[in-house]
Amino acid sequence: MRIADARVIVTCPGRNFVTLKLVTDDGVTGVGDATLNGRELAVAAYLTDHVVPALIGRDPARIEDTWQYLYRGAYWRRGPVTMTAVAAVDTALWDIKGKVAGLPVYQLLGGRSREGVTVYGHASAADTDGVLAEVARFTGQGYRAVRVQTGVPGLPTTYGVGKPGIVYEPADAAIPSEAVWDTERYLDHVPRVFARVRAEFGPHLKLLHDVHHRLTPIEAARLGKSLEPHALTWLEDPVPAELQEGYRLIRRHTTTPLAVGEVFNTIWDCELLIREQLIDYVRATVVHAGGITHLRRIFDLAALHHVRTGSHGATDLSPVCLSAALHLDLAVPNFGLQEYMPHSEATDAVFPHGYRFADGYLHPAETPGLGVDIDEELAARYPYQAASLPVNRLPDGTLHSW
Ligand code: CS2
Ligand code: MG
Repeated sequence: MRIADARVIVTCPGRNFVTLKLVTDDGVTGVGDATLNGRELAVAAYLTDHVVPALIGRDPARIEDTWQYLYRGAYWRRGPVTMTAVAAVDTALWDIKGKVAGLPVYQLLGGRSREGVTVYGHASAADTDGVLAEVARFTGQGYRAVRVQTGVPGLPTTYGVGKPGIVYEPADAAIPSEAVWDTERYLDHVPRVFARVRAEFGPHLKLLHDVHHRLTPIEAARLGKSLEPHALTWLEDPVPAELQEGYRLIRRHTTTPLAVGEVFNTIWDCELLIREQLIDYVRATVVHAGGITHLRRIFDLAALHHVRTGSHGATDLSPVCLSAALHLDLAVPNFGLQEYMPHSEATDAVFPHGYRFADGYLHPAETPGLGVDIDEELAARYPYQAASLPVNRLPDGTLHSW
């Protein structure tokens, strides 16, 4: 068997997605997500110009060798664009391998380790009454875990609070829109919101919160301590993690569990965080961390150090990535939680898939491979639309992490 064709498909059913579709000379196909929010065309070009020509004629069964070829062979290693392109190839090859074996991919990863993949929903609102109503809506749908994001009095917008009733999408303009951020107002307000949520929903509902890279370590320590009475399951991305050892300071001050890593693209981005147990959940993903092959390595390192998985799963990761994530989530021994932001109907139509939500779990398809595809004819009806993520500024205009 040989790879006979490789198509890079850019589509925009409400938001941009990039998908790699491989076709073997036997007609077996495999798909991989190559979406990098706001940088989609960079990955599409990397695949088209630098990867696809070298794939044609390769043996699709050689997943590890192809991964090493694309990683070591690139010379310029790591980085989100490179590793998203590598991820797309890797994911598509696992899809093909499952189809050739006649097995869902989780069976190739060691088989089922749990009955379902526990996911968390996203309760968000501008004010606390709205947050409580949203938490009730998700618990009413059977979610066992809920992320809570809230508006901050005095700030016009903040991360994670979308417009009611529409799928959350932060990439809202071709040229980055600009938001204002005020750490002091945020640190003052958030603990009060969680006090009300805990009082309303009791001690057992898993509650999470995403700080979205906006604090310094000592500010994160302060927030973690102030949230300890409310026993969060995780506090996410409290501090930008390029300085992994910066998390030692947070760890010294608070027992609030930490989840980091949705922007990581290799094991080297989180090796110290994991080895020193500075985090409790690693959020790396199939689409941005080199595919199933590399993400499995990250998860195995995490398992040695009491760190659980908590993969990112926002709507800018396509149903192809989510399908692949669920196979890993089902098989790895140290699964924690899977983020689940349901896609729009238009997106689900472009990416027919077999995963389903029931009783707070996602269940992957039992069909051979990943259980997802792309409807190329429908995808062609949605041309790319330039869209960038926002930027953030402090009240004095200083550029801050978004
Ligand atoms: C967020 C994401 O889901 C999350 O945890 O951090 O929504 C993130 O803002 C987007 O994926 C960025 O494209
Ligand atoms: Mg996040």
